[in-house]
Amino acid sequence: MNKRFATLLLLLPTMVLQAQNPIIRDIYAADPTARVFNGKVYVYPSHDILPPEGQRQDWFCMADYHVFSSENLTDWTDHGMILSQENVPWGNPEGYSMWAPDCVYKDGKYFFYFPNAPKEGRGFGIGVATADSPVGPFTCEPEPIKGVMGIDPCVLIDNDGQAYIYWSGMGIRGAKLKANMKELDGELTEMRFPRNGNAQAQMPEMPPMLVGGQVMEGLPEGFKEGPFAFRRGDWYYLSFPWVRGDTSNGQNPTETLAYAMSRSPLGPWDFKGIIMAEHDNTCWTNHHSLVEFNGQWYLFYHRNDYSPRDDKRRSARVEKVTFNADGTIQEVFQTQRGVGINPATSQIQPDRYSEASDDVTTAYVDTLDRFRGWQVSLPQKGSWLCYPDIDYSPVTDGYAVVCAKANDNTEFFIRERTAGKQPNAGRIIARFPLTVKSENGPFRRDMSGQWITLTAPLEYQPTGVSDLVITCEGPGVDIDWVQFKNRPAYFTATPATAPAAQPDEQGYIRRWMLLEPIRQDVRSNIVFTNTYLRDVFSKTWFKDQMTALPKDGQVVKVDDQKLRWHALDSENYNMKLFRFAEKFGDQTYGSLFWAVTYIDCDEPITDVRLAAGSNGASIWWLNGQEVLLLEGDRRMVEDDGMSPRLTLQKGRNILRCAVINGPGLSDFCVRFLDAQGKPVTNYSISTK
Ligand code: FUB
Repeated sequence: MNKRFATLLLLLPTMVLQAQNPIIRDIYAADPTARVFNGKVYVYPSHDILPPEGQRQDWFCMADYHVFSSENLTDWTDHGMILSQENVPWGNPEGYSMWAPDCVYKDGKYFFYFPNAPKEGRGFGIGVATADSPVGPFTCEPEPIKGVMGIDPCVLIDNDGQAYIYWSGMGIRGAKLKANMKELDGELTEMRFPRNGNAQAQMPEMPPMLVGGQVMEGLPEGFKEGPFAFRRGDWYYLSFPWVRGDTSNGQNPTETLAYAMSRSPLGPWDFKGIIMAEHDNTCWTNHHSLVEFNGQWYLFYHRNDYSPRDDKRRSARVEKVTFNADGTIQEVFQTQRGVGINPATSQIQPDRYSEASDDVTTAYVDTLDRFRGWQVSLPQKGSWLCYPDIDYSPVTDGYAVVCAKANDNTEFFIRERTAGKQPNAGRIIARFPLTVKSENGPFRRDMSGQWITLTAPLEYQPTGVSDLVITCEGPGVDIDWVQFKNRPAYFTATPATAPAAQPDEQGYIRRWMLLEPIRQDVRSNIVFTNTYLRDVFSKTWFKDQMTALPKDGQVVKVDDQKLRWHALDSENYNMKLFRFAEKFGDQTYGSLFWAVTYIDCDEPITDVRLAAGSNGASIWWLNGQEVLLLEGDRRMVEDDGMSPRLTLQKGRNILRCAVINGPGLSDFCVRFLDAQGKPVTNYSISTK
């Protein structure tokens, strides 16, 4: 993705992002609270930003909220900003303290709960904003909720409709909400907030406050915040980020995600242990939510994926969760792959693999713009990775495309993982020879270390959902993305099956045997001088190129390329070589094409001329004799060049041509014209 596009993305209110962890890829998105409304998952995160001048540079900084939704946990839509610090009547418009929020639905309204810095004084209030839709617009209440001093609100609506609010402030507290969802139900007590010594909660000392609710009993010692309460069957769960490590001796252990269970929404709680261990890096916080969607439970959490050296810029992730029969939760492990199924036709990021050989590594594509994501390196022959859950059903007539780079010529395969076998033993879907250095004839190149987009035909197409494996078969290769594309409708040629064809009414020859394109790095067609073309067209690219009578499906070797002949009938008067390359080649622009067809005449046909047009330059041979050369940078024009007078002999005639093109849409058209310039049509054409 280029920078201009990335900027555009930031401006658009609604956009779709693809699967894998992190799930939100256009902005930082921490503290993800996931909710299911109307059959979709909505994620309400805090929106970390880089602190503007004047703000503490090493602290949390959030000025607004966005909401994201997904129907399949694969494609995420950013619905844009739903609330800004400037639109909170009681808030400091420059507070930058819009920490972890929540959103629930009750009686036709969506209630959005959020912490924010008040206009006056220090600390946090918790506000409520309401909307008729989960994506807003949200209207903010004039005052924060009385009696709730702290951060990280979470609301649980019980089966009987009673709502409870939980928050973090002097431990984890919980309280009943009134039916209006905007006030605590119960007495408020005057309290003084102690200064919390923990580096994470650097809340300044404050005057006494009126506080409601009660401390949640039964939770373990140690710093806790970010309560997320939910009900599953008859069990209530209170989950929370928790520092279990030893904080003595200046140590700074980071947060786990832990939980407790109870038979009642406000406890007392029975502590059960951790759901997720500490991050394996120095990201100090974790913050989460658990939600059931289509019968499966998920844990949403965060990690500083796009900000490795700054743990206050975080990104939302998701993993599956399994409950034991007794209601306890199995430990969840962080993955790069996350959840969700990728349609094969979307860009797949293999750097988010689930399994790989030990030598595989990932790196940012661009360390100055980390939102461009990662690349993966398979450093040597034998390296492999596995990326699960690709849905091949959208691939109907496909080929594979990969963005890769290498320092030496190499080869890698895309395979399907075969259950019960070594990952690298699966069936080959596509082979990618990658030539970055070439010394062939007039064409030399050195594309070492540059990203190249390669295409390859499918040797085998998996069906349904299966796991994809990439294996390195030569020197190392880096891969940015993989995608399967369907053959474009523009390639209007079908396999030549009928016994023999006729020229069309205009005399155009539409049945051809085409060889998959030979890769050529021609950057500009101005090179197509007579001398240059003679050099190219007289070179032996493959064995017996001027004498062999190729068969449909036959393979020839051209340097590192194994190219197949295809017998095809064009639906148009011209043969669309560019579209052919798109379908069968590993390079669309910069290609050399070979074509052969057989012309069978009942009688000799004398005094005819071959009339051809091509994009770009081409050469034509009849029965082994050169009859026409179209040189220079040409567009395809009917009858652009004419041969001298010729005779089509009785029986079989062999017409060959070669077309070379650089940055253009290659094609050709050809026919025979008689002495009056009329199309010759009294012969048949075959490819056998
Ligand atoms: O995002 C700011 C704060 O960091 C949250 O409110 C806490 O739960 C922690 O994740």
